[in-house]
Amino acid sequence: MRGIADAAQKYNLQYGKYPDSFVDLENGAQSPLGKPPSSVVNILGNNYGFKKINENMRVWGYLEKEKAYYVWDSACPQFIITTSDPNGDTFDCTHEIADDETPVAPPPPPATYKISGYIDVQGRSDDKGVTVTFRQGSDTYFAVNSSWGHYEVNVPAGTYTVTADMNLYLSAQTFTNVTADSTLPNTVIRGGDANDDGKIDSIDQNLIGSNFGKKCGDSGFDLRADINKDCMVDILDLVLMGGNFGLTQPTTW
Ligand SMILES: [Ca+2]
Ligand SMILES: [Ca+2]
Ligand SMILES: [Ca+2]
Repeated sequence: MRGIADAAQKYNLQYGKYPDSFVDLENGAQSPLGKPPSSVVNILGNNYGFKKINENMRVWGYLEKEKAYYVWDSACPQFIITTSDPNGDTFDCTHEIADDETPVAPPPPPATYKISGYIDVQGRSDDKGVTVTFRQGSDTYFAVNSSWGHYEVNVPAGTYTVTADMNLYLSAQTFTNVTADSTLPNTVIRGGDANDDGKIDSIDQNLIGSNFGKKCGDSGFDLRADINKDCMVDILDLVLMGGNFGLTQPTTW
């Protein structure tokens, strides 16, 4: 990325004000405003940006297309390397400052850490199908547990809200601060939310009650009443629902 430094020097861009026209200091040739002189384009190829900001100007090149930029802005003291997109109206000069002769490589993606654990699905021998969600701001990471309840997911360091949930069951929630590979405490998600609306109440009770004694294949059999998924609605489903009656999600992890 020497090219952008050469181009800036050649066109004396360090004066900082958007010029009346671009003048080639070597041969006096002028280029119209609004686009860089062809010789700048020749140096930088297509990997450049050029922008007028009020009366100031900014020029940049890509270290890595759309990931890392080598930027000169008239409001900044020198070339800097940044991962923030310079194609905006304001620019933060306090990003990392680098020697314009030796641009550094773009930063590596953040390290991730393996978080794992076990989730028991109350009343079932097969625990498969719980979705475990790690949320930090707008970043979300998912894992689905196995038949024996195990899950694992790789997430960057940070503070996460962790939720485990599945159909017919209430979600459980906890919080974790991830700084290394780690294991979350085991938890149990509670069954009986036949209509999966986040609370176990008389609606669920009625759904199970009205299907009581039915099994897979029977006419009118409502799958939602079979909480433990053993293909029949019986005392086991009723006990699951009854034991959790009145609870609202998220339950404590
Ligand atoms: Ca649920
Ligand atoms: Ca419900
Ligand atoms: Ca059942």
